[in-house]
Amino acid sequence: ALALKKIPGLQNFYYFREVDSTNRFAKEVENSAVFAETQSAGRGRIGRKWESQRGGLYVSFSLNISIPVNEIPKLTLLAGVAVAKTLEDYEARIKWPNDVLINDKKVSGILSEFVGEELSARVIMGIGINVKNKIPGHLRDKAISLKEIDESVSITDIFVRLCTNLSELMKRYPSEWKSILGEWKRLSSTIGKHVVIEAGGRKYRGMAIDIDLDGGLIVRTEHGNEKIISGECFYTSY
Ligand code: BTX
Repeated sequence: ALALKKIPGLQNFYYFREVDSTNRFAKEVENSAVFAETQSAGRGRIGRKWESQRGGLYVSFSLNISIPVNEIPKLTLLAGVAVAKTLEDYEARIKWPNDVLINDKKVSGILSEFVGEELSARVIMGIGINVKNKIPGHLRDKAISLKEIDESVSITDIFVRLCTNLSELMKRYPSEWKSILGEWKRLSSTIGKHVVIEAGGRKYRGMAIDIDLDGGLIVRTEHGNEKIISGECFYTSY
């Protein structure tokens, strides 16, 4: 409870043994953190499913900061920094835009959504972290749970650290956005990699060289430097 109180504006805490999706619920409440032991319909991006067995951490923050919708990608990056810092002892790294990996396997996913108008949206920040949950068979080679590297890991510890990091970052947003981006770069595995990005029906191939102030990834392609705001990122070897 103490950790949650530090998050600016946060007033309510909803705790579910089971819910369909904490993001779905969070859209209906304001200034709240929504926590579930398990989700029956956990959501990823673009209609994908987030596996949410018991033992994982599933939380959504409904934050009454109203920002223009085009700033939402920045908050996804900010949430990635909060998760990567929380899991820094496990050498977690961010993969642009919204995955956190350990040993190249996904340990966490972030789903930022909004409610409201184009110019003043309320933000829903959904975070899933595989802590002690079982990874279903079909995801074994691309997903990892913290218990595989640390048998004594505790959901409560991870949750408290996540809230502390998130509150610290939210207090610095937007005034210290540049330094938050600096931390993103330090904790990211994407800059300097050869990537293929699928975005808006296009494929960009090249070297990820930087992240700009809007949170767009800059990729040096054969057409020059191109900026991509969101998409699907794959690492390639050339
Ligand atoms: P994403 O669309 O980037 O990733 C979804 C993909 O990740 C799936 O298609 C699958 O391949 C893989 N995947 C599914 N479940 C897991 C898992 N548990 N661990 C690792 N990989 C997995 C990422 O979407 C955003 C996920 C946000 C989840 C949180 S949980 C709390 C909140 N409530 C809610 O419904 N969603 C968010």
